[in-house]
Amino acid sequence: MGKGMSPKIILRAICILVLLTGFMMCTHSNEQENQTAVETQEQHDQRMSWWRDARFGMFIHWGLYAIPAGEWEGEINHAEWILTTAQIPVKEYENFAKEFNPAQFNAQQWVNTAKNAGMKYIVITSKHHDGFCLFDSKLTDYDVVDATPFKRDILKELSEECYNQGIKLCFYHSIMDWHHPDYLPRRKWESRSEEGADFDRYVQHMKGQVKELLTNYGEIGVLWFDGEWEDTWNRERGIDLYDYVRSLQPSIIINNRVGKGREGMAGTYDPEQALGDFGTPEQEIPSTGLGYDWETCMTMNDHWGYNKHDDNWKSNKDLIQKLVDIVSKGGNFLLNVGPTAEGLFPEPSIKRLNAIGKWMEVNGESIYGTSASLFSDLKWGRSTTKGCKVYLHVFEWPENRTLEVPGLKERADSVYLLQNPEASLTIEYNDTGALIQVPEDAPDPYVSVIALKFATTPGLLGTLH
Ligand code: H79
Repeated sequence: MGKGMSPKIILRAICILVLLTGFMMCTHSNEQENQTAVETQEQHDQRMSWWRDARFGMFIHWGLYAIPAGEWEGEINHAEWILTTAQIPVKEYENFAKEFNPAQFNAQQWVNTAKNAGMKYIVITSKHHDGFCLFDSKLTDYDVVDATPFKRDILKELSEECYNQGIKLCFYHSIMDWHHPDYLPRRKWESRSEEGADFDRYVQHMKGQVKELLTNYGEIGVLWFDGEWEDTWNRERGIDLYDYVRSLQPSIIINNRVGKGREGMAGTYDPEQALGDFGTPEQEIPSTGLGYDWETCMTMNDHWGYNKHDDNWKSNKDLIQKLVDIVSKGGNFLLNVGPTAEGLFPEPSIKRLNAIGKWMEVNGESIYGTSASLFSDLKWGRSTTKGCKVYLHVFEWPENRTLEVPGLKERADSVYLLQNPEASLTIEYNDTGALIQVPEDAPDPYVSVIALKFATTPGLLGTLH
């Protein structure tokens, strides 16, 4: 990941440069040239800058699996994996395409909902493991334009709306493909033979699709790969794909599932193996920061794709606290929506996004562009920092009207609630830190945020621990 992977890559770069004596810079004679090697730390930070500021994005899992909506032959626990989990033969699964007609899809509304929630980017499934494409690919007919009665390029409409509304559009593109005849391995239960299948040819096909995605939809923020754990994929293929993507859009950001060795998988995170620009904890929040850029992706209920039976929704409070928790550890939050086959966000998702948006309107300052907490532990909540400010996110409001801030010794110029900046709060200092006098009741039902403004950047003072 960015910094973590650099020693090996830099070594490679030096070797290449030595071989290319006479050249001061790498000349990009072909698309495959390893651009990761020629990026300085400063250039890397520049490339990551919008993403680090954004902190909050929307994941959208949408495809043919929205039609069965999680149910197959009485079993109700499926979602985007339904082809495999219900063992539906590929030919039979293809029939969903003839039914895919989301008349209520409205890109303007989707993007607006994300924007109003305070999200700065959208990552949508250009293709999930089932192989069906939400864009007009010239390399397959198994896409929304060629195979469905809908015939509209969903990614094209979203790209225009994202551009209009200032949201970064990003693509989730699975390396896996249960539909393509050249993709290997087959699922164990499948009857399709492996004969004649050629994985290298599949990789060429996938790169062709990546090229379509990176040339026909404007500037793309992130390419979010998945499915790298399959035995056919390896680190060399990952490096090649990473470099290919960067050759098409040099400023793009790529997640770590382009290569092997990501966190949370068998073998766990290995910096020597690591590849890509950020880590991707899935459905979990690490207990501390990770020492490299990372993004937790998470569902609001228990499925990524739409499941009509799943009503195990996380509460507004839980989701807002998760966002704060993640940001206080230096991570991003990619929160999922699984739209219906009609093209609508589920109502419970909309309600939660609206609640988060209302909270962000008041407290977004304590999220966007912030850095991880300067405190190692705060028993009542979390903290972030930005410039000369420290933000305290109070999850548990003190009953005695006194908020203890251990370790804080530097004098703050002003202390106030973000939802009421005009009213200063009283702060006192003692041997172990500071005590802030707060109103009797928590001013926000989810997370109340107190801002402390210092004369200088508090992180440089070295007084917090
Ligand atoms: O796109 C979402 C998932 O479909 C994808 N990553 C996120 C972002 C993902 N693919 N594989 N995995 C996550 C891990 C594998 C989980 C599995 Fe299962 C356990 C596959 C089979 C058993 C979950 C539960 C999926 C089907 C049943």
